[in-house]
Amino acid sequence: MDARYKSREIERRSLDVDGLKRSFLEWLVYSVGKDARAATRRDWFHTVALAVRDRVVDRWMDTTRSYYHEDAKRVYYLSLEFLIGRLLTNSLSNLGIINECRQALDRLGLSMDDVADSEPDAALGNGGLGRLAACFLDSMASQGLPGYGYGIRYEFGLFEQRFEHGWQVEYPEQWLQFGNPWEFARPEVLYPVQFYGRVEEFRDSVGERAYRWVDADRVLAMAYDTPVVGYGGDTINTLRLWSARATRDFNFGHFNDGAYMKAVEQKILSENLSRVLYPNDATETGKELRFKQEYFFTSASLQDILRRYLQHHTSFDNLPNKAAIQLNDTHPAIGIAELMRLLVDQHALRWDAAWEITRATFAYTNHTLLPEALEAWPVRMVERVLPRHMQIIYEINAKFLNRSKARGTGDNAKLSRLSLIDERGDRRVRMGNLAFLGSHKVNGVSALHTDLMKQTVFADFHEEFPDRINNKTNGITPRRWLKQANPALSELITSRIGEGWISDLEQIGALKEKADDLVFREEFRRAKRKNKKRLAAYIARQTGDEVQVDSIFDVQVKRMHEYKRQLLNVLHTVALYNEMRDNPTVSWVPVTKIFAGKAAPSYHMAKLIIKLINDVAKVVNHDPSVHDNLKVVYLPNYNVTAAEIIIPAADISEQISTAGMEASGTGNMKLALNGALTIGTLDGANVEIREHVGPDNIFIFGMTADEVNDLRASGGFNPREVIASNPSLKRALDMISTGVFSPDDRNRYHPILQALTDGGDHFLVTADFADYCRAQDAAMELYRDSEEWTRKAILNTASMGWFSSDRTVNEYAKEIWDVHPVKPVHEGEGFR
Ligand code: F55
Repeated sequence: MDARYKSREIERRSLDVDGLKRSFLEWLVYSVGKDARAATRRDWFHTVALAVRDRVVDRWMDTTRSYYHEDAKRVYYLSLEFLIGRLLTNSLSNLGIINECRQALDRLGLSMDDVADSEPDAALGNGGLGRLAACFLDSMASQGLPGYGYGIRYEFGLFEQRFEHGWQVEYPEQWLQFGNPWEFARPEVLYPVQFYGRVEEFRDSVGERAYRWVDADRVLAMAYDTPVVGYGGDTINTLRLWSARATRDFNFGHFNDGAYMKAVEQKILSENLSRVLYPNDATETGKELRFKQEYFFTSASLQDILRRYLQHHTSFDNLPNKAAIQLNDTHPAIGIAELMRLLVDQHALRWDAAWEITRATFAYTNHTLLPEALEAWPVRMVERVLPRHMQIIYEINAKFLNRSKARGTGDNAKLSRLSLIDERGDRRVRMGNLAFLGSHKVNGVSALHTDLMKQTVFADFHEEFPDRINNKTNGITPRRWLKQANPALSELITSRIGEGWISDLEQIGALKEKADDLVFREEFRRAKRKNKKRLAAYIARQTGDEVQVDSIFDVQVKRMHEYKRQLLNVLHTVALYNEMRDNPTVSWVPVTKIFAGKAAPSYHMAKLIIKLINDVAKVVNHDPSVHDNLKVVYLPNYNVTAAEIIIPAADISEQISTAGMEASGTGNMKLALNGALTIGTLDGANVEIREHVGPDNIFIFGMTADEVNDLRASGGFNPREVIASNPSLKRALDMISTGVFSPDDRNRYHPILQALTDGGDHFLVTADFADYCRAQDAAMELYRDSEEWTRKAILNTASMGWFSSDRTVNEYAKEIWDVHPVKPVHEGEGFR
């Protein structure tokens, strides 16, 4: 090879400061097309990202090649959402070259933080479900597991939230506007996906009944690959996202002008499939485009998976030994019917063989028990959009129900509950039932949630298939949520116990013995204080609010939903405000209530609660009689990037959902890991967090899931009685209903008052109020004793090792997927 090329090749891989700096200048000039004087911060971000990408590519190809050569069993994580956030610091940190990069930029007179801040936040998800998928990608790569993410490359991610007069307003989130330096377009990886049309029956070569799907519309799915850098940079996995492309076959000879333009318009419209992420985090709204998105990416992913499998195999018998497909909720569950179609119609397998292969290949994760979130598509729509799939679903259903009857499930009510079709009202396909039946394993995301699945939504299925449901308590990646987001605490931890915790979070348990060490406590407090200053500056920039670093940072950050009970928190805020005004001579512990989170654009109640928080903030923050002892802040546009600043600065973590309604929660884990004390109900993974941190180091309040269940079964309660008997609650509600916070529109909050009274208070806000205030008081009291507080905070951080998503992913790998780590062979090793 020509020596000049050779040296350039070495340069591209060089990981030292000089090499990085030379690469940056080369990329800036030759690819971004700017010189150093003209370059903007964004230019520098693109420059640095492209140079970092160079350091990834060889190892990425080595990883992919190793999987191929070993014909390793792969796991395919199918998810309509991947809430990735920014990648620059993440990639540098996992490659171990963050300091080198910082120095190289220093030498160019640039600040690494400014460059990193120019990266848009990839928000291809709504909340917990999408972020879990992103944490799993990091953990699979960090464990050396052959894992692929499959999803949609939305042109518009989750909307940008702004406040106008305190109301949420949505703006399009154009993350791709200036290009995406991390992705590789793969125009040659292109699969057809069909919609509509009809089904023809015919006789196959051996005279058996067979079906073909004809006269369908076609869209193409084009792949974009993003490398997923594992910790240490050894394994680099792939996230493959599909983008919709119109086909060019017009299929109908010649036509007049009008027909031609119409045909072209249709083609253009087909690209809307990957245009925008649906912004609902709970309700399935029944939109045809959403259903088509689900099928679009699922079909493309399955075609890709089968193509990869067929490179090594001629029969499908071994598919379950070579591919595990995990369904992230029911959103990709149509994949069960699609795999059946591909195997039976396209590859001529017998039904029973295809079904056995399908079931052995798929597994399904449930993320919610809320009835309004369980997907059920109208039969009339499914048969129009995917006629062959509707037939296949009927066939699966008929065989299943017949077998159940034959096995003695005589009870018709039970059979109709087990059916894939909900026959009540307009007939609907129950995607949860399809996912359950078509999977060999079905899991919940916390111990409590998994138990409740067995007792409620899947009780009948659990009776039929007692070994199918299992628990996989969620986790979070310590790389992003401690190492990157909280460098102050990370460096302190590493200085005492070494850096093993980064890839083996259980090692953080070694900090437990430091909880009694006064010097360590002081340093722990110093790290928290540094993070609080960083957040205070961010708050000032975002909202103009001034907050006191010495106040308790009481944080509730998550999607807005009635079941998450931000309302309970606001009511406590108003009660605390009243107490402070009533008792001005008491030396109050100053409190800053910090909220952030988006509401689904059509969720009026959630948007009204946002407005209430902003209205309360306006009154409280400008009332001199509370002497700055209480501030209320609502940070706009909560996303992964904002979370990385907010979470490390929290003293209190609010995890206050109505018991039984939050499947797991993962923000609860991030906050506790960063040394916040939880105020929470016994819901989701809070139960397991209490077991790990110990009941003395968490503030638990409120009704349990069983108590909630019993209360509902016994016909509910009378919230008016509860309100009448609690003067502080009554006063807070009266203030809201009489317009103290909305003098410009005194009736504004009537829907909220209505829901809490005549509405029966479905989420038990009033029922849990008194005990919540007790927990809040206990926390405020403890905060006065800064040594005790710090001791408990340290014990929280030190006890969260089990909640690493590395643990979660390893459990999936062993108990569901049967996949094993592969050690990549790095051919370019000599260059390191
Ligand atoms: C998105 C779209 C639809 Cl149609 C339905 C739900 C969602 C969604 O975003 N769900 C979601 O985030 N669920 C959450 O999943 C987390 C990860 O398992 C859990 O921790 C959390 O409890 C659950 O609400």
